[in-house]
Amino acid sequence: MAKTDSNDFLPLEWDIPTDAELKRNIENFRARMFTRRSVRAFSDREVDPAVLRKIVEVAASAPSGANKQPWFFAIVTDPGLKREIRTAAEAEEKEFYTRRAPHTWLEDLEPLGTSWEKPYLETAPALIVVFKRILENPDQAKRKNYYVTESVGIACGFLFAAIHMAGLVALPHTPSPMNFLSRILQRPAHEKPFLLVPVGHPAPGTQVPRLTKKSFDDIAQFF
Ligand code: IYR
Repeated sequence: MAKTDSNDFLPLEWDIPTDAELKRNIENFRARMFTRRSVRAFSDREVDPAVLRKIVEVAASAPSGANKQPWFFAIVTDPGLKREIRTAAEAEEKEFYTRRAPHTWLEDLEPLGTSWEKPYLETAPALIVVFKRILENPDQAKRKNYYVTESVGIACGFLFAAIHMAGLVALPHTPSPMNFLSRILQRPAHEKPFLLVPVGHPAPGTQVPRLTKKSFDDIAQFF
C-alpha cells in the first residue's frame, strides 16, 4: 500500500482468533441472523432514542467509497410525520397494487400477503428513512460521491443486522416513487430516498410467511 506524507496510519487493532474461536463466532452469528424475519405488524411499544441512535451509529460505521459516508438517516418518531408518511406511501402503493404492478409481480407478492395498506407506518414507534447523498457538498455539483448505491446498501445491511441483534424487528420498505419522503422530511436535492425502515417490537401474535432460503449450492460456489 502506498503511504505518502499526507497519510495518517495507525496500527490495526485486531485479535487473531484461533480456528476454534472462528468456528464458534460464525456459528453463533449465523444462528442469530437466521432468526431474523421481516415484520409488518408492530406493537406500539416505544424504543429508547438512545437505542435507535446506537443502531444508526452501527449502520454509519459501514465502509463506503473513499470513506465519503454518502448517507443520511432520518429517525422519525413524531406521530404527525409518521401519519403524513403513511398517507403519502399508501397513495403510491394503491397506484402500484391497482394499476402499475405487472400481474407477475403481484403473483410473486401473493405469498407475502401484502397490500397497499401500510398501518405499520404509523404503529411502528420509529421509521428510519435512509437517504443517499449523491454529492458530498450541495454547492459542488461536480464532486459526486463514489459508489453511492453500493455504500448505502452495505450501510443498510449493517442497519438490519444491528436492529436484529438489539432484539428489535424491521422491514425494508420501498414505496415507489419515494420522492414524497424528501418533501415531508425537507431533505435537500442532493439527497435521494433509498429505503424506509419501520423499527420496533412485533405486535403480539404476529405471523410471518413460511419462507425458505435458497440452498448454498444455488447461490454460491467455491472456485
Ligand atoms: N412496495 C410494495 C410492494 C412490494 C414489493 C416487493 I419486491 C416486496 O418484496 C414486497 C412488497 C409494498 O411494500 O407493499
